Amino acid sequence: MTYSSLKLACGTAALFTVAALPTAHAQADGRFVRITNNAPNQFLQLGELEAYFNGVNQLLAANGGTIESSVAVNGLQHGDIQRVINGFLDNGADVYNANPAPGNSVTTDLGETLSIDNIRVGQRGDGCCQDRLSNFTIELLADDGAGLPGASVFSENFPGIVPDSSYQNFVVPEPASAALIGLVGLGLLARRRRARTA
Ligand SMILES: [Ca+2]
Repeated sequence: MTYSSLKLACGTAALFTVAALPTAHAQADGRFVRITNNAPNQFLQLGELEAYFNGVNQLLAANGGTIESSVAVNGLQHGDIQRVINGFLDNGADVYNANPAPGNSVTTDLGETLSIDNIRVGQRGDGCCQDRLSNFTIELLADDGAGLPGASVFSENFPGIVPDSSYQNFVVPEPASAALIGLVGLGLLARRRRARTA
């Protein structure tokens, strides 16, 4: 999905990016939003994570929902993990930056199970080093019953690079829709197999 963005230069201050908010879509219920690095030789540098319902960023609205980080190899390069949910795109050493390794991840907690219709991933805001937010998996996870991340409700691999100083939006489908798409896919596969063996 693409959406327009409007960049406003404010005097000599930093360049601000105002991106159109995602509109409501089908939704799924979950509690945790996770981004996982898939690249072996690349930082995971994240300006912001957002989880929307009806145009409201529930991660920002939760304000106090705890946040977790998994940095599987070599730990954290720099940054404060709370900046991942502070409502804007951070710059320089302030931006959250996990060291390169597949599996290094950031998990945010909505504080309770909520309906989510869009997830957005935000770049570093100053235009530097934009390839550090690429080749990742974004997920919405259920509560496991003990307040910890459980089953994956929605998962999408993103092999590209998030737009410069802006956001990449991910539409969260209803679980039933996702299952239906899977069934349609299986049906097409079966047809192809039948066609090959005919
Ligand atoms: Ca931020």
